Amino acid sequence: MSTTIDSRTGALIVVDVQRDFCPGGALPVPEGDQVVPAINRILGLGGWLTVATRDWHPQDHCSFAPQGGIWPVHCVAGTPGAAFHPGLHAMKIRQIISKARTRDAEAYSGFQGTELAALLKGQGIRRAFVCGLATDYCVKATALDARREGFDVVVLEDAIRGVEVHPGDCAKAMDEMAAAGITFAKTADLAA
Ligand code: VGL
Ligand code: ZN
Repeated sequence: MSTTIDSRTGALIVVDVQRDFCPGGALPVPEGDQVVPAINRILGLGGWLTVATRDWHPQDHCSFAPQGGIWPVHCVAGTPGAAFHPGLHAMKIRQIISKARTRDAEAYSGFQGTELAALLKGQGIRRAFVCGLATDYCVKATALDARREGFDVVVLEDAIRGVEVHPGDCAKAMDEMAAAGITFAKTADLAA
């Protein structure tokens, strides 16, 4: 089924496609790098608002193991691991949203503590297409918040990958998103 993008009211949100979340990085998502070609294809679809979120932590962030958190140190602001995957066509991204930038606040959602909702609403966006990493954390949280903010949300299922800390986490995330009224599409089925 083909989905037509209205470039005036549709926006692409690319979640956390950063080196540390790809194989070889500090918190690698299995096959995380495999979302890049699909995302590059739709970044070039033309004319629409493209936004990328990035995890942008201080070096002593509360989510890190040395602080008692559950994650290895990752995506420290300004370090190579926090950079976008080198294959991502970053020049086609119009806005960058940095999140979880203070020591004491975790933010899986790109909407949490950021100007993302205001940015989208200010541009007249009604529908958000969400892709990136990781399905069971930041993609899920960002897509659910987009729904809560009142957007139609389409998750691009071939352009996401999950961490799967516990087996079944990704399937559960997909169920939660569907239950919230989020729909799914494949990047190949998007047309401008
Ligand atoms: C993420 C774990 C910790 C994500 C960020 O981008 O999904 N996951 N920080
Ligand atoms: Zn993080």
